[in-house]
Parts: sequence; C-alpha cells; structure tokens
Amino acid sequence: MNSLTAARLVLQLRHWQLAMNELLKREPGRFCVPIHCALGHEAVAAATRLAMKPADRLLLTHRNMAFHLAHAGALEPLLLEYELSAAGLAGGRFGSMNLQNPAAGLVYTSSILGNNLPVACGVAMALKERGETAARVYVATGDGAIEEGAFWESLVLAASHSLNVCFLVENNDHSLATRIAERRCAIDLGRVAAAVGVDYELLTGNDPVQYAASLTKAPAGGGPIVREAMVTTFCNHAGPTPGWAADPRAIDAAGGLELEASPRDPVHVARRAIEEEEYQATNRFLTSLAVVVNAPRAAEAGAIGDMKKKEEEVEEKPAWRLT
Ligand SMILES: Cc1ncc(C[n+]2csc(CCOP(=O)(O)OP(=O)(O)O)c2C)c(N)n1
Ligand SMILES: [Mg+2]
Repeated sequence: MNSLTAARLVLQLRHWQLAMNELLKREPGRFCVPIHCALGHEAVAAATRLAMKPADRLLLTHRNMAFHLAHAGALEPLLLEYELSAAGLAGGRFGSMNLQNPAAGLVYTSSILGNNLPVACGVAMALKERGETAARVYVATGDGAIEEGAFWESLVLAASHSLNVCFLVENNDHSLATRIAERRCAIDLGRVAAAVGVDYELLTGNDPVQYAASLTKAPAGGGPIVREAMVTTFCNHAGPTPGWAADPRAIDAAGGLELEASPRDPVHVARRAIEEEEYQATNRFLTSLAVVVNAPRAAEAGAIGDMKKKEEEVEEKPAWRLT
C-alpha cells in the first residue's frame, strides 16, 4: 500500500468514526454496550493494516474501533455488531469491547486491561510450536494498560522465549480521566525494552507508511519488539469524560474530517499525501454522508441503506472507494 492509498484509508477511518460519534451524540441510549471511538488513532490502525500479512494476528483492547474498521473495511458490520444484531461482524455475540474478526487475523480482544498481552504470548508460542515462525503477533495496549503486571511479565516472557510479538503501545497520556503525571512515575519504555534486550522505536508524526515499516522490522535473531505510538485521542474515553480537554459532543461530522490543523491529527498528515483538490472533494463527500447515518436503528430501519442511497445521489464523488 503506498502513501496515497494509506492516506485515503486514514480519511475513510475518520469518516466512519465521525459517523459513529454522531450516533453516540444524538442517540446515547441506542447501543447497550459501551463504545470507545478512537478518533486520532487512525494512523496506527492503518499501519497495522499495511503491516500485517495474512498469517499474522492482532489482539486488541477496549479501544479497538479504528483497528476493526481498518481490517473489516466497512462501517456496516461494526455498527450492526454494536447493536448486537445477528448480522453484525461477530453475529452480535461480542458487541464492542470483546469484538474479534478472526477471518482478518483479529483473533482476540479483551476489555480487561493487560489481559490480551499474555494471550498474545500464548498465540505466538503456539505459532512457534507449529513452525510458523514468520507469523508476527501484534498486540495493542495503552499507557494505562502497561501499568498492569501482565505487561511486564509478558515482555519478559516474550523476550525469554524469543516470541515474534510486537507490543504496540498507544500512548495518549490518558487512562480514563487521568494523565500519566497524575497517576504514576514516568516510564521510559525505550530503556525498559533495552534492559531486556528488546528492540524499541517511538512512533510520532502519524505517517502510516512510516509506522508500518517500523512495525514490520524483524530483530536480528528473532524475538519481540516494542513500538510506542504517541496518539492524541480526540473523543475522550467513551463519551464525555471529566478531565479530558475536548468533548466529543462538540465534534460535528459536518465540520469536516480534520479535527486539528497539526501533525497530532492523522487526517492533517494524510492531507499532505493527497492532492488538495481531491482532499476537498473527499472531505465534502464523506462529511455529507456522515450526518445521514443519524437515522433510527441501523438493523431495523436501514441507516446504512440510507447512507448508500445518499452516496448515489451525491454527484461530486471522490475518485476512489475503499469498499
Ligand atoms: C484490569 C482493569 N482495570 C481497570 C479497568 C477500567 N478501565 C477501562 S479502560 C481504562 C483506561 C485504559 O487506559 P489505556 O490503557 O491508556 O487506554 P485508553 O483508554 O487511553 O485508550 C481503565 C482503567 C479495566 N477495564 N480493566
Ligand atoms: Mg491511554
């Protein structure tokens, strides 16, 4: 996937998440499961899509929306899953916080912080036993979740057994309503990784192609890697959260895909890889669709169908479609 395709994926992920945010804003009682948008996490999610080979696996946490969208390539199966519909991505059995999509390699998701880390080691060990040594196991975690003992134990376990695991830490300087300085000492993950002989890189700048290149690096002699991506989460924890600067209710999908004119926003970075004319056309097109999703329950009344119909009506379409 080249820079242009990756940038388009970032825009698509932002559009789908803005559509979800509209639903959560206007119909807070619509979903009976907690839903954690990941506005601002699009470059990391896109990078895993770029990086992963068919045999690779990805294990996720509560904040899995951007990852799932990137790998499912569509909003509809997620929206239906969040409504616990049998037509959803997992037949309505997992909802949001445990959602998995094994067909795409997304084999496990846990809402219990730190829980997916030892599971990832187990998956990697099984792959190693089977001789599938080239298959990498990616496991996402957060600056809050690494406070669990399971993170430290998993890192040592993976290093000791030379497991092909990529620990992908999304550091948004938040755990619920608290910032790192409010709850613990600083953790220099680069030095932690070095202390157990593990390769580490810090990911900043929200370029999915650069991130993917880092995620796919294989350390000499095998073993795990740690990648820490600095992320700005524009949507708070899961809806308005005390202690977070921005309120997701203030985000208006009709206001455009870019949320901040700075490299902290993956969409701002994606614009650089796209002709401005195409970006503006895509922006107008996608934001005109986002508000249409604000319809009665998707499963019953076909909000997605409305969105598709609207899509056909809009004359000025971008030259590309991902799905
Ligand atoms: C073992 C455990 N303790 C506490 C919680 C409650 N909890 C849910 S999300 C969260 C914050 C997680 O922060 P982080 O890992 O940085 O992810 P982020 O939400 O910032 O993406 C907490 C404390 C939990 N789910 N599991
Ligand atoms: Mg966090």
